[in-house]
Amino acid sequence: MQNFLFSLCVVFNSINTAAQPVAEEYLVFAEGNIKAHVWWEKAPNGSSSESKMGLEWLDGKSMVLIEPGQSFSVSLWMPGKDNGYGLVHPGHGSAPTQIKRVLNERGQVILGTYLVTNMYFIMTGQWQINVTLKYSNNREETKTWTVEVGGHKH
Ligand SMILES: [Cu+2]
Repeated sequence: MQNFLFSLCVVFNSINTAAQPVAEEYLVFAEGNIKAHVWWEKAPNGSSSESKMGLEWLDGKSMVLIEPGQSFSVSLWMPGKDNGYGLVHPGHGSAPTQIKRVLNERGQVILGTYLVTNMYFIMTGQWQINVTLKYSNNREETKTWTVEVGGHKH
């Protein structure tokens, strides 16, 4: 019985300590005139498996789907860590992500709606998901969704 209780405790503990990334976020562009709603289609779980993020562009006021700017890109970045004595972990990126349009059941493009794939969070810890929108005048604006990628304690 002692052993059973102990192992039960370990199971619950490992569930609680595996930090779950926040489920969704609204990134604000163009001083609030454009928003990117981002959410997990497949959340990072601390393993080397692929994560997938949904993204839809919205008019910041009416919140209807729009197709802003001329293009956008998504990149992953793990910031460096300094312990006060020096850089203990240099910042680094990951593999390039891929962006796919989302289609409806009839195979038609859904306005402003995308699936970001090939997202590999190769280490546990804090990651930045940088969404860069390129406007028609070639100006770029980057907004960041910061997520905590937890790990399984095996
Ligand atoms: Cu790292």
